[in-house]
Amino acid sequence: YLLQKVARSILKKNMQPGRPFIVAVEGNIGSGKSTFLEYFNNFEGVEVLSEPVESWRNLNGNNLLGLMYEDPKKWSFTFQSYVQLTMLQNHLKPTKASIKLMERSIFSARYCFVEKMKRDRILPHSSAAVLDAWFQWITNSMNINIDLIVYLRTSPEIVYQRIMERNRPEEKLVSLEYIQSLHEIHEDWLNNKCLHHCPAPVLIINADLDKAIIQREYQHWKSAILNEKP
Ligand code: TTP
Repeated sequence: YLLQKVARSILKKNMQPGRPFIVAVEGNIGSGKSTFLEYFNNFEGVEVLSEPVESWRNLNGNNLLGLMYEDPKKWSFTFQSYVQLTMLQNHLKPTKASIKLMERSIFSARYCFVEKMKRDRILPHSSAAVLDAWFQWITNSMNINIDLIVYLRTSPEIVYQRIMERNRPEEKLVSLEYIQSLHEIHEDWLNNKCLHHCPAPVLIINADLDKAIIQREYQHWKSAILNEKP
């Protein structure tokens, strides 16, 4: 079923000559999205668009990511507005490459993070409604197609351990409960119930595997990810 969907999406792509094959890599915080992108960055014809975390940490001297973790009720709206803008910029960035590999997408920002903040009432209805109005307008009127989602599926305990080890100062306040709940939200979106709209077929990779051996998994799925002809 997945292969059929991928084939259909390839077919669609082939009907629009010149358009790159667009892949978004998704997964919980610490699931290894950057490592995945580093690996595929080495192949010809691939352009990698990493997540603009650095600009979230320094927008004209303001660390929006840090502010959001320190005082979520006060800063989540500001932070998610900026995340949405930077995601849109990545979606719209033109490329000459035949494969565009994106770290996350405007969809996970909305369906995972904004969703979580809404559920926890960190974002009041009024603020969530404004983010949603932008999101609806963007997704309905702009060309932000994705051909494939790679879901790096992990266990919450494993990513929590990785987050603690990488020790990003802003993420000191992240709890295991938060990671567990983000995991369930990713699962609901990409694995189980398709709770939200899925913008592309989903390829699931076991990303609990250690860095040293996960390359074998990447290698295994390389032709699907890079849209190689059999
Ligand atoms: P991730 O987008 O999950 O990136 P990462 O650096 O953890 O990826 P990986 O380890 O898999 O390479 O999260 C970056 C930080 O931004 C994290 O603290 C969660 C936060 N974040 C939000 O709060 N809201 C959002 O909409 C997004 C996309 C991230």
